[in-house]
Amino acid sequence: TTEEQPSTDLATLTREVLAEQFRLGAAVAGDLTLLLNAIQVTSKFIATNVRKARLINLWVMLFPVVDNFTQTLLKLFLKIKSIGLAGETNATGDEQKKLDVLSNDIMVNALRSSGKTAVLVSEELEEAIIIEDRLKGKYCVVFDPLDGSSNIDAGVNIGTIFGIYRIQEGSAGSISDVLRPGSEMVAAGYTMYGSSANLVLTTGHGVNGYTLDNALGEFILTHPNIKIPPRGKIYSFNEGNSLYFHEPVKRYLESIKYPSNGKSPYSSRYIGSMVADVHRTLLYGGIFGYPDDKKSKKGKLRLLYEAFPMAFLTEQAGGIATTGRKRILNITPTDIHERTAVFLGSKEDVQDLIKFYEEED
Ligand code: AHM
Ligand code: MG
Repeated sequence: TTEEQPSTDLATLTREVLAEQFRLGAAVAGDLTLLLNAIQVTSKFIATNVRKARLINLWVMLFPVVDNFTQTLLKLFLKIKSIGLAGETNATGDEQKKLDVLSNDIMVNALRSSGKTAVLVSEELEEAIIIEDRLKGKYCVVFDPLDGSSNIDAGVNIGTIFGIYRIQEGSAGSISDVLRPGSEMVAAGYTMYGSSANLVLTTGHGVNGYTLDNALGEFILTHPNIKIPPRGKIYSFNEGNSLYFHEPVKRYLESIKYPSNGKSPYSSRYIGSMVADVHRTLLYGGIFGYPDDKKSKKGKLRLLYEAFPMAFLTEQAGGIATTGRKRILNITPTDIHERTAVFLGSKEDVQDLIKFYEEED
């Protein structure tokens, strides 16, 4: 028969990371692997709950008239009683935990108990968490547990973004271990929750993409060695902010929409979910941008757990990530929740944009 045999040689994320560490002759190959395992578990948990929340939304949309009692039964049946849709209140009138808060909690717990972390920074938490001595390890993880969460109810892709530093020599773990340039990160990645869950990771030796096999509960290598095409055909900006954009950005956008030399104009794609917009940019090429402008003086995206990880991945895939004036990974943060302008993607496209900034200066 022509029936395909199942593979007996599974390239799981854990196996690939371990293999890479051994190749590099790392003394403690297991450490980063264990840490990434905690991130994988979190991703699986969030993926499951995003799916459940969507299912419930679908039901409520199909049967908008179902009474509260039926909705409660439905949730009990789907075991998402404690998840809650965005902004929903439970029976006693308390606001239930939203999925982003829940995702944050599960991530903090998994990372803390891995015994491999010293400092955690989350978009959801005002302050950094310094891990108690008993569980202290050598890594610091900065993350946005559920980015683009305003998109959940519409079923649009959302994701978890993370970056990992090793604590500095002699440090017991403090905020200064994460207020360092992105170029000092040892690993970074994201998980995108869409029709499937995709985890894209770099440990500084290229970029690999994994897809969650739901039956196995494992992330399997499906996109080895991702490279951004040197030039793309897509631009991805929130052009609704054009009124506030600075001149270099306006001129650049004009140049790709009304090209002179007989070239075709670029296509526009903007999801409004950074993970999804960057994922497409990594695979298809082109440019993603969230500029600083007259209204958002420092831009919108966060340096530590949005811009740095995506910049690291982009460079590792052969692209460029810049603020327009400088390399993102060279910035030294002064605040854990600091914002920055972001432009990233295909080398030639981002270079074109940089030229407009150079002309301005
Ligand atoms: P969030 O952290 O509040 O979810 O905001 C971050 C998101 C990014 O995923 C996305 O790139 C950007 O905000 C979209 O912003 P806008 O709606 O202003 O275009
Ligand atoms: Mg965010």
